[in-house]
Amino acid sequence: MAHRRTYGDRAKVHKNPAARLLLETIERKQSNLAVSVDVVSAKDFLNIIDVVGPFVCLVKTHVDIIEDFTPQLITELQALSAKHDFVIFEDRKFADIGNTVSLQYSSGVHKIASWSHITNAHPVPGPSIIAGLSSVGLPLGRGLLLLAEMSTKGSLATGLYTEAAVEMARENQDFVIGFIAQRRMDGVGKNSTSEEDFLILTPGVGLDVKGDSMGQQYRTPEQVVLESGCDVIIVGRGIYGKDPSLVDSIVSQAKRYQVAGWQAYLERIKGVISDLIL
Ligand code: S5P
Repeated sequence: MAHRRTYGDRAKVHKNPAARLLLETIERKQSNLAVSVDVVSAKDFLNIIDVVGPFVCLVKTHVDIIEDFTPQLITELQALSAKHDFVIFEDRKFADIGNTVSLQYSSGVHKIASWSHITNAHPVPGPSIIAGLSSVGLPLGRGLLLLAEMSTKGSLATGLYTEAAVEMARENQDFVIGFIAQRRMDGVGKNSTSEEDFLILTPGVGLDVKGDSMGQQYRTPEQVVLESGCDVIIVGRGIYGKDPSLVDSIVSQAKRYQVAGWQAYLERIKGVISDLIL
């Protein structure tokens, strides 16, 4: 069971370079916190990333919401990734036929595959979506997450759909490195093995509120990492709130979530160590 091992141990044996990079970064920075930077101005986007950079293992982007997007923004994002040592995850949620997603991933204004270490896709089209995305991403050493579950109220990604997503991932472990999900997927579906190591990145994390007015649902880092065995907490508005210029508040929230996520992980590992001793 992967979540019973340390991030560093998992990094040593993972076959996908993007997964290895993420696991090594988590271990090096002692942070399983990802910040989701959902703002519409390039200036706010870069400011927030520069402020939270020291505290995160990963920055999650939605570059299609940025109103003044230019290719220069990507150069600056990459410079911040090098400066602060974080992985980049464009949350593109691909959902089309293989041929179309391969073009959306490689081309257009955003050229996501050229700069984003990790991206994600809805499993709804079936395995062909993985074939399309891996034809572009695998040669570049990228990794893909499948959305096996969602954080929103009334999500349809449950039960047999989730199981089918996990089985699709098992067939493509060179490129599919894990899931966006609310819990570990070990044991889900018929072909589960003890060797598989899927990373679980989990959005819908908040310490102060239980949700928003549009169906988002939040759980705490402890519930997500300790109780549900997830690997990375993804926090958006809980960190930068409504005002991206409040640097002190962003720093203190980022530290707070980093500590909460890491404590929950240490508790998880401690449980394993005491199991071993008993
Ligand atoms: O199930 C999901 C999957 C994702 S990727 N629920 C989510 O909320 N997300 C994303 O995580 C969502 O698109 C947003 O960028 C982020 C959550 O932001 P927050 O402000 O609610 O923390």
